[in-house]
Amino acid sequence: MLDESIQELASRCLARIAAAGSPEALEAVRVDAVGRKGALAEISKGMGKLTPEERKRIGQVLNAAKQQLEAALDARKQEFGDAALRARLDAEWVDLTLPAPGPRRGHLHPITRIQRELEDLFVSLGFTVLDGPEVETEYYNFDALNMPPDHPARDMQDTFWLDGGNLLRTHTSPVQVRGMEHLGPPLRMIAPGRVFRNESVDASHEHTFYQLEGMMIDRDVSVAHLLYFMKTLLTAIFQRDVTVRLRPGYFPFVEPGFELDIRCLICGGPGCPVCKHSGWVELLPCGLVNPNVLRISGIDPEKWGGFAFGLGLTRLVMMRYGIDDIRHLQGGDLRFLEQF
Ligand code: FA5
Repeated sequence: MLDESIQELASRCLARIAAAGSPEALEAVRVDAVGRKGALAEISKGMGKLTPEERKRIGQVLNAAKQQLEAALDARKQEFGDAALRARLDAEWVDLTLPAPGPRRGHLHPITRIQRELEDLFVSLGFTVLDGPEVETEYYNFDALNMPPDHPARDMQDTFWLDGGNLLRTHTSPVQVRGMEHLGPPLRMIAPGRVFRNESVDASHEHTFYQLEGMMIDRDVSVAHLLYFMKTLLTAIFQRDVTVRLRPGYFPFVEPGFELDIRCLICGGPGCPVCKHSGWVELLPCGLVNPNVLRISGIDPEKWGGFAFGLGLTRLVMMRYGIDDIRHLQGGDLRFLEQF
């Protein structure tokens, strides 16, 4: 009698195991059937009332039913595990025969692009492109440019000094000196590059920025030549008329010296943080090479003359693209750079 009810219970539980639709439903069947308070456990509690022979026999029937149910539970559990694994593999399936996506293409930084445009322009005008060191000696950065040690002009450019007396160049003008020394006159050279100044950063001032130096040494070079090249440069970059003004400027390495400012293209003139509310942006200081500078580099100023300029390349890029804060250019934010 008890045997039969154990068999029936086992059959019902086997049917529930087969029908369980989820690991949770299967666990519920396990608890009901073979759990500590499950149906088989309840039956074994009543076995104390049986005779020793019956207890032995029913005990065997119970054990057999329990083993049968546990085997069925394990098998079903395994099926759920297999199904989960299959689903994961399906989701992760990759078609290895598909062509690989191409590499993401970058593009030139706007400063590099304008620098290269200017290099092409000046090369077409017979100029050579020179490079110079960013770590400079005091001699090339200052002394050879007619700025003796106690000259107040040195204070115009706040310098990052390095151990051992060298410095991070504060302008590209030392490359003029290296150009004159190595190539001699007649000379047409430009030198684009990075320069460094120990100064406070704002919308139009960086501690690290780019300049493009230019120099022409020949016979009978005049301010007219200088202005011709400056105008050619600005027309090539802006491809339209821009308003400029020329005013006297002081640099110990040129005489006369000029400041060539451009009407601010960010605000159009009324004033903004880029032009410090003046309507004008200092862009292109220039002048005729001071005879002392020629002499220091071994060129006879009686025979040769020249002009030089030091374009603020980073500021030119700001004007060309209408960038209202210099800090965007080297901030490394791809959202900014991807606009170009
Ligand atoms: C010079 O550096 C001179 N060597 C230029 C020169 C060369 C004059 C040859 C004559 C002959 P200045 O310190 O003004 O000059 O800098 C030149 C240009 O660099 C400025 O007109 C400006 O456009 C740019 N500039 C200067 N300081 C900064 C800065 N902190 N951030 C960005 N651009 C700057």
